[in-house]
Amino acid sequence: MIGKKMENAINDQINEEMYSSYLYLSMAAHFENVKLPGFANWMRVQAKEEDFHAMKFYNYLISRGGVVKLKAIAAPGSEWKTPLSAFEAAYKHEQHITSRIDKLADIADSEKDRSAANLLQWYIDEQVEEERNAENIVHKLKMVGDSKGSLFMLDKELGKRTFTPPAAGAP
Ligand code: OFO
Repeated sequence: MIGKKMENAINDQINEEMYSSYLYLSMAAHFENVKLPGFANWMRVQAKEEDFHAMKFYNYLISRGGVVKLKAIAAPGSEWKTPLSAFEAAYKHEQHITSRIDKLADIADSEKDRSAANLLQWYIDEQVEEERNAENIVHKLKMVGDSKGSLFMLDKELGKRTFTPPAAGAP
């Protein structure tokens, strides 16, 4: 049976993950509007990843006899000045999520909840990839600069991304 403190913190994190999905879906819509379908595809796939993150916490809470409490999801922005500013925002958001996961891991440690700590290790590892993916694209966009041709090529590359559920871990 999961403790109340851990249960509340995981419920908050489900909301954070759902917001992440909303944010990336909004970015996908924005990229569709500015006719960058490859960027939009990348963001759609990212939104699916976030759904997976949310559902992993959701399923975990249920498996530990916890109560899932879904909360209102805040509205994300809907426009970004440039592809670079959108990906810089995504990168910053991932850094925020990493700090949230670290706080959850601190709670698991202080509550001596080894099962939650084990689950959170999966998210800690996942965040390394999440930050790196966003940062890589920020880096590429900086190299692209004002070159429309290079932006077109990058759009093609990002259009190839497909969703594969992240490697399974506990639970
Ligand atoms: Fe992007 O890692 Fe979850 O939120």
